[in-house]
Amino acid sequence: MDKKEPRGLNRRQLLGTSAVVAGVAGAAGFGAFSGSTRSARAQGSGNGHVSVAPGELDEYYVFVSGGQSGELRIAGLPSMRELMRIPVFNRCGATGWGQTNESLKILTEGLLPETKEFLAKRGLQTYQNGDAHHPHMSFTDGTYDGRYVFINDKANTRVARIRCDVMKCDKIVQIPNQQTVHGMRVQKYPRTGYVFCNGEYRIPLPNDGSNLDPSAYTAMFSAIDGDTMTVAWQIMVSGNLDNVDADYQGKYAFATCYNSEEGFTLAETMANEQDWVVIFNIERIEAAVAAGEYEEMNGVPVLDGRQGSQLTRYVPVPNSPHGINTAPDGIHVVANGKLSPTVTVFDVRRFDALFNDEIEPRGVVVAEPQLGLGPLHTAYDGRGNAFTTLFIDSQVVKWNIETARRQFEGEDVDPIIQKLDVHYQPGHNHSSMGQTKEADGKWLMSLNKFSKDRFLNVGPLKPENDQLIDISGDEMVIVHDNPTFAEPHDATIIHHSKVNPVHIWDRNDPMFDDAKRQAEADGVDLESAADVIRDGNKVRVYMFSVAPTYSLEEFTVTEGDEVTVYITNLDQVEDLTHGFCIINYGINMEIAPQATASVTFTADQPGVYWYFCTWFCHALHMEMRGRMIVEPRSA
Ligand code: CUK
Ligand code: CUA
Repeated sequence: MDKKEPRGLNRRQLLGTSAVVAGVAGAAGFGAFSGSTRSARAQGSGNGHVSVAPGELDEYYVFVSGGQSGELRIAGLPSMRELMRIPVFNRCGATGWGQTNESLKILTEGLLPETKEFLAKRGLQTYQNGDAHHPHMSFTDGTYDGRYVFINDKANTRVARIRCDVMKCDKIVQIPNQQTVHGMRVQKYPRTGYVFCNGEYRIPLPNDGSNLDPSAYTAMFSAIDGDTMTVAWQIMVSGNLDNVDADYQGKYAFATCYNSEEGFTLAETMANEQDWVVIFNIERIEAAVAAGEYEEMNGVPVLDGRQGSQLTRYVPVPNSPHGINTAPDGIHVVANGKLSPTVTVFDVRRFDALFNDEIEPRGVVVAEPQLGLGPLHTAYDGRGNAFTTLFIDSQVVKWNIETARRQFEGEDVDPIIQKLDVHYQPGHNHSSMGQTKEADGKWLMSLNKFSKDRFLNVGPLKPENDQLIDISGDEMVIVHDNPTFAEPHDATIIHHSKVNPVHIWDRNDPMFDDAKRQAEADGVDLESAADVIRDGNKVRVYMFSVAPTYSLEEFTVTEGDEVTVYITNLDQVEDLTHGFCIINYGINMEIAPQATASVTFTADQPGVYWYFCTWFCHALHMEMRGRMIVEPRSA
């Protein structure tokens, strides 16, 4: 069979799917494409295999968090090929993220004033690390809209926004009055809207050393306005906050709490047999903010949502729940037990009654199936089935929500459909489009924390293991696994039709606004520049690049000058990125087609310093170079 053109579909229409079928089903024709056939084939081989042929495009984008690396990654699914890394909370030597003026502006402007002071004492402009966990795309009407991906930094209490047109971070905000952003999800309806951010750790407020009394600690739930990237409001909670999700009606957000004890030690946090899920009533919170029923702290309206508040409800669930996941049916929400072998299923249609005190908190619970050891996160296929990771059992369990409800009502039925071994210790799992109302039930990724013997040994630090599971048939089948570096906690699988990045930059992009303003003030045209502007000991060097040349093959500055180099890449050819590296000055940056990038440094070493292009751009790429001449400052 022709792998590339079965049934006369064009290459784009069929994308990865046919290639996967070809890979999974071996010699089977396209007519044999059904879940069960694929499963049987894959199982029959004893080692399921998936491939997307060279030149074939994937059907889905996967945005994968880079964990402690602080970055965001893009992979293609089903091939699981890593397509791109987007630096966010980290420094990136390839792109100059954290060194260029454009990136430093984004990395510094949203920091709290006290953070800026604190970092300045250490000679830093911004943090050098981050711990990225939860990438989530913006929604409109219950599904992805392709505008932004938001991601949290657990390490330094920040949230970043990535523009999906250029796949670059454009805003980072640090949240006051809380420590960590752990759970982070976005409003699904009517649009994003809010980005909900869980403060996991309890701290005294204000946390400036003036009050160290442990009884004054609190945990905070924050809502960021995703359009302005500012904190809209915050609400204090009892206990703490782990993961969060929101409904499809735009009325409620809900978060798990593993520390209702408000304890400090491991033993204390595990003491109670029950913790809870806290439900936030968005409408009431907005009304309270509008009515001025808050205290302003660090410029943010802070409300009191602790037990007894009319803005929240606390629903007891078994010990130390972790993930919380809204089903694509818009009705069910699953809180995952972690220390309990159960998951707790809520029916969001009962939340109004709960807030009107017509039912008890546990009255919103409609099922609590026992699934296995260490349930952490749940994904969905859009056909009424759920897939829960079992960390301790190293399994994914497929179960049916409706059957679980019937079991909860007393019927003698078993909601568990299948348990599948994964390798090993899964945290999050994700289904294709499964976090939207458009869940398509084709693929499931299991993000496993341990890879152990799964790959060639690379020393004591092992990679994590992402596994791809075909869930289109009755049975789950593992078709691929691949190592990943620095713990991708979470991922989001988005159909390619939702994401439409540009191929080259638009010269009017706001990313270059500062460079444009400065050039204008200097009377320089960025697009034809070959200028050195001397302004006291500040020197601004403007050049453009056209493969394989810079418009300036040399420039001269004086020792001690503060030098800013602006480069505009005039190439209009897709994929024709240049770099700019100054040897022994520790400078390097990326300049993609039609972009302007700039970097500022002090020329404090006299001598001749070659600069060169670091992105292989042309047959004469090696010749794309020039000299910075730093004259000694005369005594
Ligand atoms: S948490 Cu890491 S496995 Cu940050 Cu979503 Cu559950
Ligand atoms: Cu320009 Cu290499």
